[in-house]
Parts: sequence; structure tokens; C-alpha cells
Amino acid sequence: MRYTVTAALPYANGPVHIGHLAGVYIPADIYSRYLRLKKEDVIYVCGSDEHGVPITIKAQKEGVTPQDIVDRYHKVIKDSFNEFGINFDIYSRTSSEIHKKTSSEFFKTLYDADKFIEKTSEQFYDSKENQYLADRYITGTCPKCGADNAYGDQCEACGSTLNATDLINPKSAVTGNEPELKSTKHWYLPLDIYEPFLKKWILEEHKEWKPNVYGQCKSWIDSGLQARAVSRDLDWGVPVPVEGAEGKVLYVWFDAPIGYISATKELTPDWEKYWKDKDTKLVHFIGKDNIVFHCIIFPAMLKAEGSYILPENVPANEFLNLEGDKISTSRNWAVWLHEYLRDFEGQQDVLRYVLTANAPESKDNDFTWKDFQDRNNNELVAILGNFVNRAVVLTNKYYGGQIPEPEPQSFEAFDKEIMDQFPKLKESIEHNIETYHFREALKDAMQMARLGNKYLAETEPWKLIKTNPDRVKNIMYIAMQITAGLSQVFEPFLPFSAAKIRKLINFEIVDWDLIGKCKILEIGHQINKAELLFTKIEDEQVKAQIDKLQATKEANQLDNFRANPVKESIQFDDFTKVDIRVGTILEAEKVAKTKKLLKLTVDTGLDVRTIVSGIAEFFKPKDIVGKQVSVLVNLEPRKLKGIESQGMILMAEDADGSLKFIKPDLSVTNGSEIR
Ligand code: B3M
Ligand code: ZN
Repeated sequence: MRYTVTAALPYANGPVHIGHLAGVYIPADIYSRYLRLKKEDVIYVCGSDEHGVPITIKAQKEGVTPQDIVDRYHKVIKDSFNEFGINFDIYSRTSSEIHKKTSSEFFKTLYDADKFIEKTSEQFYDSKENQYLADRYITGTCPKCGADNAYGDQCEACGSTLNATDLINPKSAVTGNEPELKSTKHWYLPLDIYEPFLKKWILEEHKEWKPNVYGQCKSWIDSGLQARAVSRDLDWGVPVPVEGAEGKVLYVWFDAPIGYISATKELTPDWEKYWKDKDTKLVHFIGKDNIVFHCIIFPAMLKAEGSYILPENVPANEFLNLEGDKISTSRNWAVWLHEYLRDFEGQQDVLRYVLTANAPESKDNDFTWKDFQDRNNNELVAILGNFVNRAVVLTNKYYGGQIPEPEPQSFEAFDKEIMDQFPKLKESIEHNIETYHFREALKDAMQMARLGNKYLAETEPWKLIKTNPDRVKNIMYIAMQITAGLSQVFEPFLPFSAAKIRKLINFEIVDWDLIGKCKILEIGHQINKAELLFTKIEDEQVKAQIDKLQATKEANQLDNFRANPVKESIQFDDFTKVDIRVGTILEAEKVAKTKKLLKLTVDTGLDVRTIVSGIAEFFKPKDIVGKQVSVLVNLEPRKLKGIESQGMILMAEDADGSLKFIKPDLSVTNGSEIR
């Protein structure tokens, strides 16, 4: 079988983060590595998406050219993927000549075959900047869900695809200017014509697609497909290759998927068999926000062109959150791959492991640094690392590192019981990978390591070596075969560690069919000395990462702080009704069974009274005794948790929501009026 595996082209307007990795690049990497191990003919293609408004906006904000932006991020992304072991056959870019030519010709073919509708319509225009405001150049209130800051093409809050002219209160995203309407001509792909084809092809013939993917397609098709513009009034992109199209480029979602084809052309002159041969399976790995483009629009384009195959599957993942919050490039709420590689040098597989074990395959999931540490220390170190280390150390110790000769006729029932499970697990892994259940597949692979651990823990060769050395030969023979199997099975998931295991056992071959076989290493084969596969991740490392995120959160809060608007005017008399005095806190204690309340005893200069205050999250009782504060003393008393509170302590609420006392700059007599 032949496979063309694609991973969504990341926009070259920022680096790659863990959400991208978990959703797209790691699963696609596991899939294609697995197919290569099975000796299938497979190509894994990707590249930077270098057109589109996210890039020109970024350039405009920084005062540089779009080319500067894409050159910068293309390099960061490409290098970090490479270092992380994402094994693309090619990582290309859509600003390349070959892509311009390919996408331009694709458009021309459809144009010449009359597949487009030409239409003049009113589009938003910024007359001060002399610029049409396409897609993300315009923001406004979403007509579907009412969220602010919906873009001209999409609302991120509710996921709806929008037309810019439907936005409520539209504004230029760059200048804030109010747009005018100006008429302009564009080319549209009439999706409605493809409705019967899409209905049959997806809804009837691809019921096996993941429920989230199938569901989104169904809802799109059921709500009726409309013509979509495939050109834009922008000066960055692939020029529309027809007459009378000056100043117009291909819509980024028209050219970007063709990027998969251009990348393949760049990879091999034999590219056509990967795109036009009916025996090739085309699989698109994407995130859930890209479903409609890969399942509806691109297939309609391919169908219109006529000579291409259609995707066999489009395994889209849900989103990964970070420490309970949505990952966001603009809020810098992310773990960036290039920073991870710097902070955790040589530990690529730990992140690959955690992001696969916790992949958002069927629902959104959360990445936490605590879980990262736990999975490393309790699973990679304690199970996989521990087993391989024991097997290698003992083989070196007992046999000078040579695989001992077993006596198969004296294998015990337990030996066979253990060995029997490997072929079954192998089958399960295959089934899981082939149906895009990578978390389950990884669990099965880990189960192989667990079995190895269990085998040594229960047979205890270190005890038997004195009393029954022949039995130990059998045990260590089996343990080393299991180790050799692990050096194969982890190749798709943890390629760096699989290679390390192969180095430890001095075995270079990689072949999926070896897995589950109990005769991989020959008798007398010499292995190398032990070295640790994984190391413990310490609390300080995790704390440093959490602190970094905390600092980001605080910086964002400051950036987003807007003072509340001023309240309605009052008369001086209204103000003088309020009696505020300086007082001193004499005692403070937590109110039982509450999180927020402190019971304070305050000397107001008039009396000593009890005040219940909602400040327990910010102050420890012992730290505030003796402090001077501002007290509203003529507030009607009220009961809080059964305690009568006689007044109120005035507080300032900071940008991050924390509370601070309002106090005189020097000590004053209790009872002094504040006015
Ligand atoms: N660059 C969008 C994204 O990163 C886009 C994918 C293109 S795949 C052809 O969400
Ligand atoms: Zn919305």
C-alpha cells in the first residue's frame, strides 16, 4: 500500500507549541513512522503556511515585511520540528516558487474549465489606509454568539465561519478605523454544486471517520453549502493568474492545502503516484478548527480539478489546554517547542510521551507540568527505564554482556504466559494505530515494558543466580528478547529512546515484524554497558516552568487592566454621609469553614468593634495585627456567618484581583476622619 500523510501547515507567524504537537504533528509522526517500519511506501509532508492575513498583520505591527516574518518563523519552526524528531520527508514552504507555480496552475485549470463563478460584491475598505479589509483585518461582534473580537472569516469563541459583512460593529483590526463598503470582483467556488457528491462521499461512504469530524461535516452539509470566495484583495499571496486581477491574490485557504501537493513535487519527480493513483491512501492530520477546509472545501477543489485522489481519512483532534486555560499565542499562554528543547535538553521523548498519553483525541484535554513530571518519574523512569536498565545491567554482570544460551524445553508456564502476550499486544497496537487511537497504542506499548518489569520482579534472577544459574539463563534470555522488542515497538512513539535501547543492546535493525518474536538477539550476541534511558524530573524544574506561566498570567492581567468607568456624579452632601475613620487591627482570626472571611477586632478610636472582612485569601491573621486601616464606621451592622459585622474595612482591588489596605502614610491617631 502507498500512503500520503500530511500534517496541517503551521502559519509562519509564530513558533510551534504543545497544542500543535499533541493535535497534529506527533500523531502524524507516529503514524508515518509506523508505516515506514512496516515497509509501506509512505511520505510524510508538511511545510510553513506563509500567506494569509495573520502574517501580514504581524508584519504591519512590527514594521517589517511579511517576507521577514515568514523567514524568521519558518526557520524556528523547521529547526524545532527537526530537533524534536518529527520525521517529515519534506518540510517545505508556501512562498516557494514551486508552490506559486503549482497553486497558480491549479487555479488556472479550474478557471479555464469554468468551475468558478465571477461575482462583484461590497467588501469592507479602510479609505485612510487604502486597503481592503479581508478576513482577519476586520473584527467585530459575532452575529451568531455575540462574542467581541470575532474575525471577518471566523469567530474563535463559537467556531462559526463568518462573512465579514455579517459582523456587528466592524472595525479595522490594525487601525481601529471604521470601514466603508466598496465593490470588488472575486472568484467563487460554488460549493452547492458539490453537495450531492460530498453527501455521498462523506456521509455515506465515510461513516468510520471520527465522530467529531463526521459530525462537523454533517452539520455543514445539512445547513446548506454556499459559494466561497477563493480570492482576496491583498498584496501578499499568490497572484490570481488571470487578466483583470491586479491586486488580487488567492485566498490562503485555497493555496495552503495545495501546499501539500507542491511539497510532494519538491520532494520527488515521481509525485503524481502520491496524489493521483487510486492505490494511494491520503490521510490529513489536522486540528478541529481546520475540519471544514480539509473535508469540504479542499475535496471540492480536488473533485473540480478531476485528476486527484480524495482523502481516505481526516483524523482531526480536539484542543489541548495548558494548566486549565486555553492555549493562546497572543496571550503567550503556551509551552513553546523551541523553549522546551532548550529547557529540557535531550528529553524530547518525555514530551512526546506525555502529549501522546494525554492526547486530546476525543475531547479537549489539559496539559499540566505536574502530570508531565509524574508521567516521567512514575512511568518512563520507573517502568520502561527501570526494566531496560535491569536487563542490561544483569546481562553484563552475569554473562559479560553476552546473550546466554537458554534451554527452551525448561521454560516454565509463567515464561510462556508472559511471552504469549507480546504478539497479542502487537496486534492491538497495529489496530489502534491504523484506526488513529494513538493513546491506546502507546498504552499497549507501555504494557510490554510493564510485562518485562513484572517478569523480572516475579522471577527475581538476582536471588536465583546462586542457587539455580540455569534458570537465570532462561530468564535473562527472555528479558533480553523483550528488551529487543521494546527497541522496535517504541520507534514510532519515542524514537530517541528506541534508538538508545538499540545502542545499549548493540542492535541496529529496525523492523516492525521483529516485535513479539522471542528470538531477536542471538545467543552469544554482545551488548553494551548500561546507561540510563530517562532521568527523574525534579520539583525545581517543574516549579520554574510554573513560575514562568504565573509571570505570563500577571503580565497579561496588567496589560488587560482597564480602570472601571466613573460612576454617576453625587453631591457633596452625599459624600459627607459616609463616615470613614482610621483604625488599628487588634486581633484577627479566620472564620471557621470559610475561605475568604477574617474576623477582625478593630480599635476605631470611638470604640473597639468586630468587623468581618473578605480578605482571608490575601492576608495571614498574624501579619495584619497592629496595622492601621480605613474603616467605614457608620455602615448598618450585618450578620456574616453568624457574626455581627460592625462596619467595613476599605480595600483597593489591584489589577490581578488581589486586595490591598488603604492606610495613612504615617501613623495617625485612631478615630481620625478620612475625608
Ligand atoms: N495554517 C491554519 C492553522 O494553523 C493553517 C493550516 C493550513 S493546512 C493546509 O490553523
Ligand atoms: Zn461566535
